[in-house]
Amino acid sequence: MSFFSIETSSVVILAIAVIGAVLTLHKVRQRRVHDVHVDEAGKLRAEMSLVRRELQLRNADCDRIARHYARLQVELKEKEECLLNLDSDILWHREQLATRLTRVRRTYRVLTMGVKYTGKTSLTLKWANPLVDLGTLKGTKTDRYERTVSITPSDERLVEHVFEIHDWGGEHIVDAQQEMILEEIHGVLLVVDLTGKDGKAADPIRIQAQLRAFQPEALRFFFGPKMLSTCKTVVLFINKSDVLSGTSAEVEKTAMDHYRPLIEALEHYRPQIDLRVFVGSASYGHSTHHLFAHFVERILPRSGYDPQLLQRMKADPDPPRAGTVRPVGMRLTGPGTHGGYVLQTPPGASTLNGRPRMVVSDA
Ligand SMILES: Nc1nc2c(ncn2[C@@H]2O[C@H](COP(=O)(O)OP(=O)(O)O)[C@@H](O)[C@H]2O)c(=O)[nH]1
Ligand SMILES: [Mg+2]
Repeated sequence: MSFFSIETSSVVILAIAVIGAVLTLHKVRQRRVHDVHVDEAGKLRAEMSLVRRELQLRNADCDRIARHYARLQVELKEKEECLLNLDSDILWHREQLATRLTRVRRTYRVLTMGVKYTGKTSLTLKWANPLVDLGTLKGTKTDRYERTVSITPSDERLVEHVFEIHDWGGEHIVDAQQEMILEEIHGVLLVVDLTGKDGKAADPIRIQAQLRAFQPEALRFFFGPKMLSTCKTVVLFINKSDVLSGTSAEVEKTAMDHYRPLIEALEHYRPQIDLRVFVGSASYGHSTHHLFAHFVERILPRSGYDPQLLQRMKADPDPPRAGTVRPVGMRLTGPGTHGGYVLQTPPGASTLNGRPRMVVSDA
C-alpha cells in the first residue's frame, strides 16, 4: 500500500512537473508572440505617421493646384474677354477702313545743286529733316529726300503734300541740268560756298570757280522754258558764312559781294522767276530753318495748308512781309531779321504767281 501510494504520488508529482513545464513553455512562447506583436505594432505606427505626413503633403499640393487652377480660370476668362474686345476692335477698324478717305500724294520737286562740297547735302538734310546727324554724310550722285508738308481733305480724298528734294552730287551738274529740262521742278536751291571742304577762311579761287560754273552762259541751260514754266522759286544759298568774321550785317554784305556777279546773272531771270538770296551756314544752322518756310510759302498752294502747317508758318513767318518791300533797284541794304536778303522787283516790273517781284532789300 505504502509502495503503491509512493508510486502514485511520484506520478502525480511528475505529472504536475510536466504540466508546470508545459505551462511555462506556453507562457514563454506567448511572451515571444506578444513581443513580436508589439514590434509590429510599433512599425505599423511609424508607417502610419509617415503615411499621414504624406497625406498632408498631398493635400497641400492639391490646395496649391486648386488655387492655380482657379487663377488660370480667371486668366482664361480675362483672355476670352480681351479676345472679344479685340474682335470688336478689328470690326471697328474694318468699318473705319471701309469709310476711310483715300490718300493721294501731290509731290513738289525741289532740286538742290552746286559744285562739290558746298554743303548741299548738309543743307538739304537740315531743312528737310532738322534732326539728321550731319556726321553720317557720304558722297552722293543724287539722293532723294521726302518730307510730308501737310495733309488736307479734298473731294472725299486726303491729299498728302510732299516735298521731294533731289540733292545732286556736285560733279553731276549736267545730270541736274537734264533733270531741269525734262522734269517738273517746283523749286531750286542753288548752293555756293565761301570756302572749300575744311577751309577756315574765304577762298577767292574757289569762289571764282563757282562763279565760272554758274556764269550767265551756263545759267541759260538751267533756266530753260520748261523750268521757267514750273519753277516757283530759286534760292541762292551762300553757305559757310561761319568762316567770315564781323557783325551779321557785315558777314552778309561780304558774302553777297563775293557772289554779286552770280546774283546779277540770276537777276536777269527775275521777270520770270521768284528769286531769293540767303547767306548762312549749314553747320551752324544760320538761315537754314527759313528755307522750309520759304519753299512752303512759294511752292505750296494755299489750299495745301493744314492747321499744323499754318501754326508752324505763324511761328516762323517767312520774310518779306507786306510793308517791308522797298523798290530800290539792285541794292543791298543789310541783313534781314531772319538773316536773309530778298531780291525785289522794281516798280512796274511784272509779277510772278500774283506776288510782287522785289529788288535786293532787307526783309
Ligand atoms: N565751315 C563750314 N563747313 C561746312 C558747312 N556746310 C558744310 N560744310 C562742310 O563742307 C563739306 C561738304 O559738305 P556736304 O554737305 O557733303 O557738301 P556737298 O558735296 O555739297 O553735298 C563737309 O566737310 C561739311 O562739313 C558750313 O556751313 N560751314
Ligand atoms: Mg552731297
